[in-house]
Amino acid sequence: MAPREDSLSISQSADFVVVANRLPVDRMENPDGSQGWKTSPGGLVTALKPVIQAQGGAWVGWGGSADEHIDPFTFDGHGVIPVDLSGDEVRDYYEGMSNATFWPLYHDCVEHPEYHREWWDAYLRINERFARAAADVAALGATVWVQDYQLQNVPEMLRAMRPDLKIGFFLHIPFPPIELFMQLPWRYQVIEGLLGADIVGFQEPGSAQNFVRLGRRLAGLHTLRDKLFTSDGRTVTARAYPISIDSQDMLNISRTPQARDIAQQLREDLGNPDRIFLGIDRLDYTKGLRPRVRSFGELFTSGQLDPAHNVYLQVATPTREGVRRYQELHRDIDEMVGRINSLSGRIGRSPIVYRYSSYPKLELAAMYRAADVMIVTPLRDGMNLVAKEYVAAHDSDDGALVLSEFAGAALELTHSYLVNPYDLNGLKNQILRAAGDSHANHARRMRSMRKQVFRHDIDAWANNFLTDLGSVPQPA
Ligand code: GDG
Repeated sequence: MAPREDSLSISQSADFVVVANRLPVDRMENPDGSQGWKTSPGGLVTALKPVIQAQGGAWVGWGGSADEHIDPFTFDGHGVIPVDLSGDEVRDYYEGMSNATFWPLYHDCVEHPEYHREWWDAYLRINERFARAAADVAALGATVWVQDYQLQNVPEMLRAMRPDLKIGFFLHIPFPPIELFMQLPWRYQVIEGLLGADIVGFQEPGSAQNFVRLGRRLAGLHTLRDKLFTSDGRTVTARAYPISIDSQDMLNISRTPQARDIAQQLREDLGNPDRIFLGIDRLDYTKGLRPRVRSFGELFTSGQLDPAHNVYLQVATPTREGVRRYQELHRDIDEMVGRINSLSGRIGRSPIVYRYSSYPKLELAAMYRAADVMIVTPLRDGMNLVAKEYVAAHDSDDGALVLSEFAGAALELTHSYLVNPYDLNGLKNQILRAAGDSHANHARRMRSMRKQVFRHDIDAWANNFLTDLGSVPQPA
């Protein structure tokens, strides 16, 4: 039965509020042709939904299309509070300030961040709109959890509007070293924005330390280990909470007969090669696709990997297609793959199979099952869930994971084949090593990583953060 949707009056009623750029629901068409909503796929929604349902909570976010007004409603036992954005606001706040300034700046400047004052003005205006929506729906003394780089100024704004709330913030991407962060023309305001939270959570301890250092250097705060003491007498904690996946769900899906059939069919479609190498990424310049494709190109054209027996399958999911750098990357990868395949392919068979498309979760799980070697080589990544999904889904002991040292996941998946993606020879060697290692080594490494991913799943992540936030003293 479809979840009930009812209209909702927003009257400071929710004891737990999530604030994220996107709502946890997507539009869908009902069987009678009318428009409805369905729960969005994704770990964050899966993990937080039970918590908001149990506490009669609400989720504040953008519905995903510009220039559309949506009234608040209840869905599946929780409130949905849409924040409207105009086309210009999407361009300046979302594509601009969020994805062409913060995104590259926080990923070690692997592309140049652009700084535009009108983007920043829009960012602040929209952050204020999200903060206002949260302030309107949160009950007295409620807990509010703000998510990610699009909303870094919400904690400060929300605290000014509602000093009674407990506020948490979690950054899904890396927080940069002080030398890079100092480029930002609005650096002081961003730090002040985040300091509005009681707990600022990061993927890695290194990011938390960068933040504490900035609090000291830029805001002149007194700090002690993971604590920052603000001028208005509050204590802010900056700590790592490495995010994870719904590991059991991924395993269950990958074990279904449908997933097995799709995996089998995929192998046949790829020509029953001895070995399948797999990459699954949003087509993003942080994911290291250029050096990865180049490495495979050299391995295939040199004959170190025989195209008769090896296939590299790369799924690139379309993303942020309105941003120039993403359009350039799309063109580059298309050209590189075409060139390599024309140099080293045989009639009717290409060594690189490249799919610019998104797939249902079942098919992703089947691909993870089918892949002998998973290649995850971002130049920088907060965590990287694909690496964890492969470990959870590939439940036979013959798999291998090649993983970038610069993904947050590398701190946990220490039994992967770790690489520096900037070192092309090192990358090629590690791909060959992972492919050629003994079954005993593969088994040992996979077992240890599986243990990690099942012990530390998405529920553990949410519980850890919310338990810490729960033990923050209630504001006076
Ligand atoms: C940010 C941070 C951090 C991909 N293609 C399809 C599809 N996906 C799913 C994957 C995975 C997710 O998208 C991608 O997660 P990642 O962690 O790899 O990367 P980002 O999108 O950059 O996420 C990252 C994450 O936030 C969480 O904090 O780990 O570091 O950058 O779950 O499976 N899903 C479906 N079809 C696809 O074609 N259904």
